Amino acid sequence: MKTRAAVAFEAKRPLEIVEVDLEGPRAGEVLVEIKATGICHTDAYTLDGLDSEGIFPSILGHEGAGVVVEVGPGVTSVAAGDHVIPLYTPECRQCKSCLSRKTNLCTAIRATQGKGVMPDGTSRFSYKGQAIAHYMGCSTFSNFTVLPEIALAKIRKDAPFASACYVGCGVTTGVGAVVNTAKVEPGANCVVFGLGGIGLNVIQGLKMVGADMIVGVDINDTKEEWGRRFGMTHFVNPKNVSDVVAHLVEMTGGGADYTFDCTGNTTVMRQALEACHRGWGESIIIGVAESGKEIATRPFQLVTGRVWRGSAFGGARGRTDTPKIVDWYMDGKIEIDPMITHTLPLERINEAFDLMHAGESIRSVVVF
Ligand code: NAD
Ligand code: AHE
Ligand code: ZN
Repeated sequence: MKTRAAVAFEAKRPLEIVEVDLEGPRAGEVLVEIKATGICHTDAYTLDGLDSEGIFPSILGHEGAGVVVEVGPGVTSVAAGDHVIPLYTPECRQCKSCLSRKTNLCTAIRATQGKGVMPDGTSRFSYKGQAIAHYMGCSTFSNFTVLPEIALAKIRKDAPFASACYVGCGVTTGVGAVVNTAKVEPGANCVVFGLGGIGLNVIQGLKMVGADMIVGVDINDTKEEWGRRFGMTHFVNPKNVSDVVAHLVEMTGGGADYTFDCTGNTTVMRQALEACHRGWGESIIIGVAESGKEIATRPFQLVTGRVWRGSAFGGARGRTDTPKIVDWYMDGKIEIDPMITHTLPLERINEAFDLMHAGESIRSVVVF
C-alpha cells in the first residue's frame, strides 16, 4: 500500500512529506494506522545527526497512538479495530530480561530495531524502490506503519489519540522514572533538571507520590510557570547563581534525596549527581546524550553514597504498564492536555522541531 510519511532523507535536513510504499504485516507483525504522534527531543537528536544509531533515510517518530488495521499470521494479542500505542521498548515476556523481573529492557528484538529493520531483518518501507529504515521500531511519522506484535500496548477506546500518544514516550518516561526507577517516597526532596516534555512529567509524578520539595532547574525562565503549574515548589535558573550545585545542596538542607536529569547534557548530569545528599541521594539519568559524550565525577561522590542510575521509558513494561498510565490520565490522576502546546497536520511537522529548538513548545502533536 501507499502511505503518507515524513521522511528523514539526511541528517540536519528538514523532513520531507512524501508517499512511501509500505508492505503488509508478515508473521507476528501488525499494520497500524497512526492517528496522532508526539515529537520528542529524541527525534530531534536523531535528525540532528547526534544519535550513534541514527540511520538515513528513515521514518522517525516513536510517540504515537493509532488503530490496528490488519494482523499478520500468528498474531493473537491484538485484532483489527483495537486502539494501540507503539512501544519502542517492547515486552515479549519470554526473553531473559523480561523474565528477570529486574528490567523493562526487553531484548527480544533490540538488535534488529537498532538497525532500522523488522525482526526478520528487512524493512517494510520503501521509496522509489529504495528501502527506508524504521526508527526505534515505531516510525510514527507515517500515517500507516508495521510493528511487531510485542511492540504494541492495547489501550482503552475512549482515550483521545492526540493525548494518548504522549504516553508512548514522554508521560511514561517522566512519571515512570519517579514511580518505577527511583521509587520516590512521600516527603522526599527532589530536583528536576530540564523542564521540557519529560521534566514536567517527572514533576507531576513527584507531586502524585507526595514529594515535599520539588525544585526545578532550567536555563529558560519561561519554564518556571510551567513547572509550578504541575507541582514544582522552587525554581532555579543556573545562570542566576554562581555555583548551581552548592546552591541546590544549600536549598535542600544537605542535598536532594532524588535528582533527575531531563536535559541530555553531560555537564548537567554531573551537577545532578553532585546535588544529591551524601550517603543516600540518587540521581536518575533520563536525558539522552550526544554520540561520543561521556559522564564524569569524582569517584568520591559514589564512595560517599550517592547513586547514579539510568531510566529508559520510565522503567515501564510497555504492554503491562502503558494501558494503566492511560487509565491514570482518563481518571484524572495525571494531566496530559495542558502540556500539548501545539497540534499540527503532518505537512507542518518541521515547525514542531523549530518550536522545540526555540524552547516555545512543551509537546507538539501531529494529528493525521
Ligand atoms: P525538551 O527540549 O522538551 O526539554 C529540555 C529542557 O531542558 C528545556 O526546557 C531546556 O531549556 C532545558 N535545558 C537545556 N539545557 C539545560 C541546562 N544546561 N540546564 C538546565 N536546563 C537545560 O526535551 P524533552 O523532550 O523533555 O527531552 C529531554 C531529554 O530526555 C532529551 O535528552 C531526550 O532525548 C531524553 N529522553 C529520554 C527518554 C528515556 O527513556 N530515557 C525518553 C524521552 C526523552
Ligand atoms: N540510540 C542512542 C540511545 C538512545 C536512547 O537511549 N534511547 C532511550 C529512549 S529515548 C526515547 O525518547 C532508550 O530507551 N534507550 C534504551 C534502548 O535500548 O535504546 C545511542 O546512544 O545509541
Ligand atoms: Zn521520546
